[in-house]
Amino acid sequence: KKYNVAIVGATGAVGEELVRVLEEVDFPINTLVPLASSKSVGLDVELKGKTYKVLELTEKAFEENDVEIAFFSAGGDISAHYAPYAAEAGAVVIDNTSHFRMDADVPLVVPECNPNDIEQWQNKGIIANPNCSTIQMVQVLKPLDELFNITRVDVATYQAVSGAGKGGMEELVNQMQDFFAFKLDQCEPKTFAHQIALNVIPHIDVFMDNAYTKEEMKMVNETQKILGKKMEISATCVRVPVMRSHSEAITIHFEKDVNLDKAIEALKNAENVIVIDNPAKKEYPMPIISTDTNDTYVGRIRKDINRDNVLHLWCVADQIRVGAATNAVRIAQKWIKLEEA
Ligand code: A2P
Ligand code: 11C
Repeated sequence: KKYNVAIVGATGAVGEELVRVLEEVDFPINTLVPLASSKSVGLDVELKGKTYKVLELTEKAFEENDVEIAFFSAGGDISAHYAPYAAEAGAVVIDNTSHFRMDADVPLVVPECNPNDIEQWQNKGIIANPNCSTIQMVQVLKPLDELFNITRVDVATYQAVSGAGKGGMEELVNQMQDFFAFKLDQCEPKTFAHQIALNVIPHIDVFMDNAYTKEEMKMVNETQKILGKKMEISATCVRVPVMRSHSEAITIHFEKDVNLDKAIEALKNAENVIVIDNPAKKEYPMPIISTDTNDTYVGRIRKDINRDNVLHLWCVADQIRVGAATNAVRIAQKWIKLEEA
């Protein structure tokens, strides 16, 4: 069977990547329905040799186009308003925004970790795709949790500007150009709170009452929901002047002592995870390695100097792919298997 697939936010950073990933995996598409704001109407989207025109997102767009699978990546407010119309029209919504993620009726899915939660999609017709920094982390935590039982996670992130969409990428490029024109001191930050070129900003999304940012609390709450356990987690999320791919330094505490060889073996066997860990040859994951790929890379895997039950590692993934488009497409593929079973 082939499906009518809508992409809400088709002209955005994640939307454009969704089109590429759908093409690469030869997704069974009957027709593509690219949706965006009125300013993008009529733009062309190419998929598998066919050209589709961008349509305006309206409440009726899903019903009118017989949409069966609707990917949403146009921001939380758009999902909040339009996803129920898509679900009402009979489509399964795969939502990339944070809007529905912590809703008890909505499954929050990383197919390598909790594929069976997809079965709850019918509650609201919506499956939520987690935050990018959460996805790559849980892919690495899950196999280690199964071995040694995680009790606590501390993570510091190094997040690329494309996490903030096209506007974030433009801001870094423009500021680098300003730097070479000796005009960087005149730059006016828009997407980010401060100059991002040649800087590092320990602030992603808004600050909450508990002094953590919303991005940091997403990593805490979403990880607990996906792994189905309330282990302790603390995150510090940082924006760095990298175009694409998020990096994370993760410290993991376990109930049991860690056997390093077994930990590395489990990560090597984990689905869509690649271990690059050869310090002698200066080999470890970096954004320039992961970018444009569908895998999560892990390296610098080492036991704590003081404690046998603590492991440190470094994890990098293309957050527009693994952290958004690829994960959403993998969810859709699992959903199809379930539907057609
Ligand atoms: P448009 O390009 O027409 O504004 P990014 O995350 O890269 O910033 O992209 C955001 C995506 O969300 C774009 O495709 C954008 O479409 C879409 N979008 C933003 N606001 C709206 C809206 N009010 N209605 C429909 N699509 C929207
Ligand atoms: C960033 N992680 O890097 C954010 C982008 O909840 O889906 C994704 C926000 C989200 O800025």
